[in-house]
Amino acid sequence: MAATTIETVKSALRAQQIETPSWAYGNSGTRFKVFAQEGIPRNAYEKVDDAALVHKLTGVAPSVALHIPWDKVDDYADLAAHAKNAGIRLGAINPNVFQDDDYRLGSVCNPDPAVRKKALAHLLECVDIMDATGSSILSLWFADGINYPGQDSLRARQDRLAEALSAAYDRLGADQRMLVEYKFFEPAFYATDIPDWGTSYAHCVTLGERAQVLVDTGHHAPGTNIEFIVAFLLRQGKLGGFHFNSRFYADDDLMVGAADPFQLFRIMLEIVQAGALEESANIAFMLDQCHNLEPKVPAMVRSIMNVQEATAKALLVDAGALAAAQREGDVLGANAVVMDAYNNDVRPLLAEVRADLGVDPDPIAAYRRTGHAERVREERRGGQAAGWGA
Ligand code: AOS
Ligand code: ZN
Ligand code: ZN
Ligand code: ZN
Repeated sequence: MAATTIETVKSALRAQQIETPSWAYGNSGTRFKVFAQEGIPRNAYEKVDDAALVHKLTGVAPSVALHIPWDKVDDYADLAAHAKNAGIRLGAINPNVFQDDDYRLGSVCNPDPAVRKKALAHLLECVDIMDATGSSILSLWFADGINYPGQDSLRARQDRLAEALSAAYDRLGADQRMLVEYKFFEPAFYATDIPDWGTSYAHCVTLGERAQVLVDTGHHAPGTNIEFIVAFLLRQGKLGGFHFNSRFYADDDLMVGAADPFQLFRIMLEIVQAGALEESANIAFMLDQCHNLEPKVPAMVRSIMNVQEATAKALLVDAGALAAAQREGDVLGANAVVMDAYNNDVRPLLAEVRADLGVDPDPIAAYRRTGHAERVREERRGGQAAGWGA
């Protein structure tokens, strides 16, 4: 490939930004067991510190998402200042309207108006927090749904959802937007109130241009063509961002690129081809993962490297050759262009990008050298659970 092209690829990789989630630094597990690790952050400040270390090692993770109230603090402006001092910023604010007893039958879709009011008040409180932290994204996921036919009215629940979304939307400031996540099941097993991108999209269209769809890669039925959803939403200007992670079965929240790096590449290819890697496209690339068994900071570093590798391969697709093959109806040729790019070993290229960014070409080795794991094992006793089973 021509030197100028490689320079363009490298500059795109240097500019890439990936947001890590605070909850991935806390203890997590399954409904069967949370295996506590040593050196886990005891509060939001220490989670921010771990996220800052991930940024220091990779150079491309300059923000951390918060989950409220898991990351509750007295003074959010102070937490933002702490993040700034540590070299990062606070990113998306994720309200939590699923962990209270009140939410047994749902939050904003609950049949009881008093519960709906409480849930909406929390969403609005989260916008206040955004004002204090300087965050621009309200990231919404609702556990709402029903387990049995007849349990509640599917239609009435959509009305309640629309009402709450619109009240939260109206509260957003001019530089803030709302991302609406969907998931086909869990915790509800019969019907989820936002089960798919179409439902999320329809609500976002009604709300207005500052409401967009959030695609969590773990939230689809097996076999779903996620890159198609990405392409479609991009075309409509309705793709707000991602929760990257990987899954073998359901919402596994494993490291992105671990289960299916080829799918991640196909998603990034749609992004690259739409010009949506550019900062101006305003697509939020966020991770949503839980490291139940593996140590958390290096797992996050590895995840970021996986996203970079998929992105590099997508950037290496020869767009001209691909377009020509497509024009000529050359099925095999077009597929070969894509596969050739995918089969590149992009690790040396990324090592150069890291050197340009002033970080170690091997961030995992660099992590080991920091002695961070040993230090926090001593410093932090009784780390915080990410939220579940806390
Ligand atoms: C839940 O399945 C969603 O992915 C949400 O984004 C959720 O808030 C996050 O995973 C933390 O549980
Ligand atoms: Zn998610
Ligand atoms: Zn999820
Ligand atoms: Zn997930």
